[in-house]
Amino acid sequence: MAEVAFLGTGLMGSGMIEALRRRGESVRAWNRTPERARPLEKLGARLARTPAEAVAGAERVHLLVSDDAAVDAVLAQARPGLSPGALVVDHSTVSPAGTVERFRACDRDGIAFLHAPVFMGPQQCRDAAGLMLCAGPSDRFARARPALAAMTGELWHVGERTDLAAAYKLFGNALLLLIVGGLADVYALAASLGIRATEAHDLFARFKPTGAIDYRGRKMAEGDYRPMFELVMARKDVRLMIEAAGSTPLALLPALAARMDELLARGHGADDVGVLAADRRR
Ligand code: NA7
Repeated sequence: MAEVAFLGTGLMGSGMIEALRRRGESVRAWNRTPERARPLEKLGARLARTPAEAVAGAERVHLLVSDDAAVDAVLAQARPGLSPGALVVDHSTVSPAGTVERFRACDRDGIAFLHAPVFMGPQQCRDAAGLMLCAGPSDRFARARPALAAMTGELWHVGERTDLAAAYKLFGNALLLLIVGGLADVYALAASLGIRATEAHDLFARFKPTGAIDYRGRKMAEGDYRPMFELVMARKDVRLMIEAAGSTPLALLPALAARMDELLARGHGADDVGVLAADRRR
């Protein structure tokens, strides 16, 4: 079995290391704050004092740290210890531009780099469940595939464009966070109407607005704004919501109202509300 190095033993990294160890992989781990890595010793992971020591002799190196600056710092520290031909896989959520630069720098240094961010929480890291994206050259991905597939529920090679997994990860988190912000507005509205948030939430056991992602989302992506729910009617509903919320602050609905007003002024009232994407899509 391959020697594996793991750099970054935060919530996610520790979960992945636990799963690697359960599958019998030989893991040497490093974390900036060593105490945080200590519990992994009980699982049979060996701890290194530096990134370079962790990666020495490893055929595969995984990184899972907080942001672009952390990835670049850890990569620079690991560099002197890297074996020729070692595969380096970064799972961190980082910027598309930073990822393009990182691929370029690794190519220059002869490092076989892949970016594989995840839609996984710490428990899913332990359970090898959820979704892992991967961007980078196909031959390199083919080499990494068996190891990466064992770490997740579904593995998706999004393509060779180096920033694509970073971009998709931002798209997914954007929609997730907008749902969270939308729920906050629903609960604010409910509070203003004297309805408990838990009662308001009961509605979504029966009404599932997430279906809009597949159906309306596809039509919007294609620029098809034939009306199913006219913008003018949707704007009326947003007015009703803002009025009902009264003085309770709302996170997203006022911004949505402003964008709708702009489109109404441009004569889009009879279009589908999906016209919100007009002149903002390729
Ligand atoms: P955590 O649990 O906050 O872990 C973050 C990790 O990143 C942790 O190991 C940190 O080390 C490490 N880190 C942060 N900054 C640095 C620098 N400058 N140098 C080295 N190491 C650093 O986050 P999660 O595990 O939940 O998330 C990790 C990634 O997945 C992140 O991109 C998320 O958006 C998704 P520390 O223990 O603080 O010394």
